[in-house]
Amino acid sequence: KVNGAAKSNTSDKIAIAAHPLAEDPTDIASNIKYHAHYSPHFSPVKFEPEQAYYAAAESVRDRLIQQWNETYLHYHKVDPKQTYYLSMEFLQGRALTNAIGNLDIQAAYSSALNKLGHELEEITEQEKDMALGNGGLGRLASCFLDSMATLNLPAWGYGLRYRYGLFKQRISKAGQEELAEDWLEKFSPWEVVRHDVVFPVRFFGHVEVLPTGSRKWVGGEVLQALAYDVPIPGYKTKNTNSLRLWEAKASAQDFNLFQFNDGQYLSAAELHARAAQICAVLYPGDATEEGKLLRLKQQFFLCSASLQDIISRFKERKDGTGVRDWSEFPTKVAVQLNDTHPTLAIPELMRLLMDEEGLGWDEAWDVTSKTIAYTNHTVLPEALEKWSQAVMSKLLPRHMEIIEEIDKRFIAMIKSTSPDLESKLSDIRILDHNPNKPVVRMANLCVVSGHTVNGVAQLHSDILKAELFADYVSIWPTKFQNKTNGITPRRWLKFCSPELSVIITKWLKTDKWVTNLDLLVGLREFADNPELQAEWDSAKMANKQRLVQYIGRVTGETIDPNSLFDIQVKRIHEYKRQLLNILGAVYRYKKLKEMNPEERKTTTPRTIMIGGKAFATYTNAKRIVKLVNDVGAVVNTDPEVNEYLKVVFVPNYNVSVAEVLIPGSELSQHISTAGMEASGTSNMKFALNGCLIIGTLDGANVEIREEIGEDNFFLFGATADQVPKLRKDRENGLFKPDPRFEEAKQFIRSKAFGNYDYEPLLDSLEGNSGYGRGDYFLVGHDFPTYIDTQAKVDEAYKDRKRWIKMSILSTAGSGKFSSDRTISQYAKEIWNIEEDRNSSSRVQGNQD
Ligand code: B1N
Repeated sequence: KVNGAAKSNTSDKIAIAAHPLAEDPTDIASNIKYHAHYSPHFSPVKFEPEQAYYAAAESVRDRLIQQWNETYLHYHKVDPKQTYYLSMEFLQGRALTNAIGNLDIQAAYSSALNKLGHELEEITEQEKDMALGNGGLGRLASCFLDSMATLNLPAWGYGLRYRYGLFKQRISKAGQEELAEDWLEKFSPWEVVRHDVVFPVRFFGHVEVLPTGSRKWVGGEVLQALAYDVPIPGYKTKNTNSLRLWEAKASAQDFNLFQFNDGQYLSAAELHARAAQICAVLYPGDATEEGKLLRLKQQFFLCSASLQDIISRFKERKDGTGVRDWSEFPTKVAVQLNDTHPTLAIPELMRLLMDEEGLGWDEAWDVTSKTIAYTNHTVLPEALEKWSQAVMSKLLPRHMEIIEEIDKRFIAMIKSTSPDLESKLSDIRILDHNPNKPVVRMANLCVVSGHTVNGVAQLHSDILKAELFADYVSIWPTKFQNKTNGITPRRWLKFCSPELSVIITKWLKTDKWVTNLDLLVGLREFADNPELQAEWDSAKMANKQRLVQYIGRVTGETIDPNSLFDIQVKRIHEYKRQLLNILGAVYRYKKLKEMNPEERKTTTPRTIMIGGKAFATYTNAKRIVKLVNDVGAVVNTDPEVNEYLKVVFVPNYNVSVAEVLIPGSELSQHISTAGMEASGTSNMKFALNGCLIIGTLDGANVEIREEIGEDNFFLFGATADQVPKLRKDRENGLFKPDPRFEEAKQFIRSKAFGNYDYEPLLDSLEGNSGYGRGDYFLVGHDFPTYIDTQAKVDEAYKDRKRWIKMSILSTAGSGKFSSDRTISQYAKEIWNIEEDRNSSSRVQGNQD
């Protein structure tokens, strides 16, 4: 670090000048100073890392704006078919490193910042994560945006601009605490407000029948959706797409000046307050009816604003007359629904086409069903959205009518074309008229209305066809597809592990792997090469050291960089089985305690790191967080075992924490009950970074193991097709627990880790059945093979050469899991959109 005096000395020599597209580091430094000076968000006396961050970010953003505008105008002229990815979540993480990397201006900005007395690494750490998502589904959307831009596809994301992102997790004595994450506390340099892009969005009201017989939704309350755009740069291409985030506003007319002057301040601005609720948080607690209603409002707000925007762009493009043949719409627009959360796009598109544009039902239906496609991300019954018909009728009366009509026509279609399915109708129709709680089944609405339905890994897509959507397959055999998930190799290898990237480029003699990840197989032939192994080892060690520093900083824990770094990071959920991991750690601890010092020396030292957020109202998940922390508190302060085992809970897991953890990992755990994890995507990130996997045959693990080879994957546990019988067997009292499983649970019950009441958690693993009991997730069944497989891991780690070879082979086999591959498949097989060749010819010089 440069001290304060040196900072001002060096920085004083740099002139303040605009140079918006400077290439020379001195000119870039001038431009950064220009931003600090002329867009002053801070008082002018300081130029600390925080100020430097904002100024550097604005400087990078200006370059993006240039190519962003060009991209927009280009597509406006060419009028290609464009994809719109509708998602309630985008987990973008930080933008600065990514933008600098994609623009390929890292060296110049690093040197410019040096001239100003700063280090790029330190500056990038100032940025708050844009955490508008909660886990894999949101991060997938963000990886997709990166690939769509990189592949020169005309494709935008649409989402909501939540005021607070996903909560910040703090660990206290009581366990997890949630705090509001204020990513907009100061401001975000990465968003541009579009004051000219505003659409009205109505709630409540009623349906009027006009003299013409057509129907119109009127009354209720009307909010305004205001667009905020985030630029999405592609890697080494000028193509720059948009993530458009909607903010809810009320207009000036809605401010009751009379009431305000009368001292009724709250009621004077009532609609403004209600507008602020819409985009306040990502997950309004939905235990109450108000919470449920708010979530439904958010979903509709996203769908309505996005579709109005899409339709207005469709009309505007071509010749600008606003008159177009609606049958052209599906040839210009593809809408992808990221799970069922934006399902209301279906009735909203129908409504806009019929009630606003005057189309008849058949014509509107033809356009809608050719435009919309649906991705399913889960088979967990509790995650399949069902909205109360009563709530829906009140909030969206016209949409409820349209849904009823879709349901009616679907039933008629079945009766006339597939009479054999009539007995199944009560399951496959959209409306569930269960007298206790009549609901709309959103997944059924998506399957009936969309032209394509896809799962996110082969196993998951097979399960969808064989189980969840089996009856629909006989009606529409070609509607169902698989699109195995992927991750962007830019953020998840090149930028987060520059050390490893340099080595890969050196041995492959090309850096083309960054956009053609299949080239990584070229590493296989060198996997035994001692020179590569030595370089690989030292890059991994550098990443481990970085992780050691990080853990020290956030937890105060000292961890040994020579121990095996074993990581499980993901949302805390019983099906993901963090409980299996921690029971394994408890068992390991107990065995270490029973050993004499000589025996202990023969073991493989491990640092087990677990991180992830528990949903605020998910009690068992919070108990798991507490247990991990309690086990850590005992193990880490026990001098007998300290050298051989540490258990660390990594607080506040998010995208930027992942960027430190994953490169430093050696073993990662993807141990969900088979058949329950749709895909998983962190498994791909770990494997890409040369981390070995211990895992079940679930989700994308199956394909990862196929690609990297079964010898390089630590497999254990029941398979998906065994799970139903194993559950049955338990119910029939046929399960015989392994003594080691009993021992681990007993150790916790003995209060070895404190007095907290773990009984409800342990009880969930006991019994044959019952709500929250009966070990639904089969922790007990898989425990013995898990422990045996962990012993194999320990043995493998002792053989350094073998371990490094397996690590190299993991990276070498990860090519398939690039989101570039996934997105190319969506583009060809679902969206029917093409790379814009013109856009790629606008590429900057250095793409070879
Ligand atoms: O989507 C990821 C997959 O890799 C994961 O396996 C899967 O669990 C995840 C309700 C979800 N499925 N469902 C959700 C998110 C928010 C919500 O309110 C469900 N997330 C997934 C990407 O395909």
